[in-house]
Amino acid sequence: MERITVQTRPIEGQKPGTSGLRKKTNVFMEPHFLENFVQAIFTGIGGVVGKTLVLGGDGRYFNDHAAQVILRMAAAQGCAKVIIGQNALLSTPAASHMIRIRQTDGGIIMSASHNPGGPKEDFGVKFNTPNGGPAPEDVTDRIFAATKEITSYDIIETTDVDLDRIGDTSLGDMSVEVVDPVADYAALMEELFDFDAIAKLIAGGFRIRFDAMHAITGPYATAILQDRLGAPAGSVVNAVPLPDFGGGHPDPNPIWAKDLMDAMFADDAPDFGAASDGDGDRNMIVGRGAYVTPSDSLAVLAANAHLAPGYAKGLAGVARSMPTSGAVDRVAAARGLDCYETPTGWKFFGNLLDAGRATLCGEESAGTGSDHVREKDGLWAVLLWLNILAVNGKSVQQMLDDHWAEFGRNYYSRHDYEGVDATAAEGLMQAMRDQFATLPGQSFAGKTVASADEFSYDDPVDGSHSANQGIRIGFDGGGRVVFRLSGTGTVGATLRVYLEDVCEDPTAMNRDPQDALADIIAAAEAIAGIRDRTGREAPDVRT
Ligand code: VG1
Ligand code: CO
Repeated sequence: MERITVQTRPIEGQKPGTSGLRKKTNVFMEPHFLENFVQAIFTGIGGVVGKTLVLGGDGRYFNDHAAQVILRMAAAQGCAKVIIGQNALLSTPAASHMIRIRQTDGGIIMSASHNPGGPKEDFGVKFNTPNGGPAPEDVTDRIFAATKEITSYDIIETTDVDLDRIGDTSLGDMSVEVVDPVADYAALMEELFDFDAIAKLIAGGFRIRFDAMHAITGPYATAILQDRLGAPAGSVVNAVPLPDFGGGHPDPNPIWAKDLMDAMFADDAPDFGAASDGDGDRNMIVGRGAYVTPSDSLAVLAANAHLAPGYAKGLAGVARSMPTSGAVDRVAAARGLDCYETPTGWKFFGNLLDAGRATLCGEESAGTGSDHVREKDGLWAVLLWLNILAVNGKSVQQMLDDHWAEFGRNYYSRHDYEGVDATAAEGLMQAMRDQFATLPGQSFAGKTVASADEFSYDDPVDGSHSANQGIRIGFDGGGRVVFRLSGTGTVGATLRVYLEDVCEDPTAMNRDPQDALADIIAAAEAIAGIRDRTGREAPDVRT
């Protein structure tokens, strides 16, 4: 076992995005690419001497190899201990929990989340801080700065650590603890939720279908939903994590989880369906014949969380990302809760959760979570839904109908244009910025613009400022459209167009969102000129 210093030089394009660094897997596999970024993480956090880190990933192609590299670099640089999931697996929420309960100095998660996996697809690496949450911008800025100054990294040369066997081992002077990836997480879920009530619901014939999309939540969902809560074998489908996720996008939305949608809209549909993403932090909820938009799911959970034991005391406050619909704001207003609006990405919720200002957080992209960890958490959201349904005995559709009747409805949809030319996308955004002063008062497709600006955020806890977080166009009457460029894509640019309109007419609560939003969609096109500027006739994905 020899410790060596490898000479390297900065590699372009290692700037962390919305959630860590994501690139094509073959880029990560180029000489020094992974090592440079890992070294930059170590440098950005002030070195790893004497520290304890958590390590795990979503099992995608290259996960196992990357884990060995990270272990060898940590060992070479004086890290005291790495706690790693068996076979280098850990869902993102389970990694967050592990960082917290073991009070480590943070952790490294190997995942590109909802991006597809495989040699030709995507890989990613991100650092989470000791609170269990994604590194905030000051940390990612330091990491990025280190990628631009790197000249060498230390690593030891040795054979692979056996990650198959649970227990303690070592690498040089560093101890390595291989842990069951599921056990601690499952115990946490059992503390938060009334497992007996959910088990009784299921024993009474309530049928569930959980689609793990060949990604990391398979083992977690099988252990919890089938083994502990008694759902029959086969309730969790696509349960074995595959390095390429079976060739699909592990993105829980009606397009990529179409099988689940078909099953839930069939004649013999189960009562409750759900899916999760590559790294297990997102969720899609579907009832029999009833798709729940993530923004509505957040609002329903906020209104009913007190029915689960872990939240019986009520919520300190709620938070949502800016593009997420205002459905949860209505609940907060009705219940007298503080409501925060943050930029996209879970890292912005961390301070609010740490400060005890928010209990529940959510994003329109199918992420919901609470202060139990510092990441969004797919299976947690599923269990909270099940706990609520077990207590009030309603169907998913009934939950939605009752919710809209009480609070009103925010019709909502997101249209994504993927892999568009980056310069064209930037041009589209800039052209709108140039019109901020003149848009208000003008009408498009019958909608009059009330406001136009770009969202920026001042963190109420630490005062940090984040600019350029999405263009917002508000219309008279409460509708709005938001334009953002994705920070998780790896090819060209992805334009996200978030569309929303408010409805308080009790007779108009059950429309198709695309119809209900037709004017807003037309106004967005008229203002941004998406077709002309991107050459696209229609979005690739509508959620
Ligand atoms: C997307 C989502 C955002 C989410 C992020 C990471 O980011 O819009 O809400 O936090 O992915 O989620 P962007 O920049 O592509 O819009 V995950 O589950 O992919 O880590
Ligand atoms: Co994810």
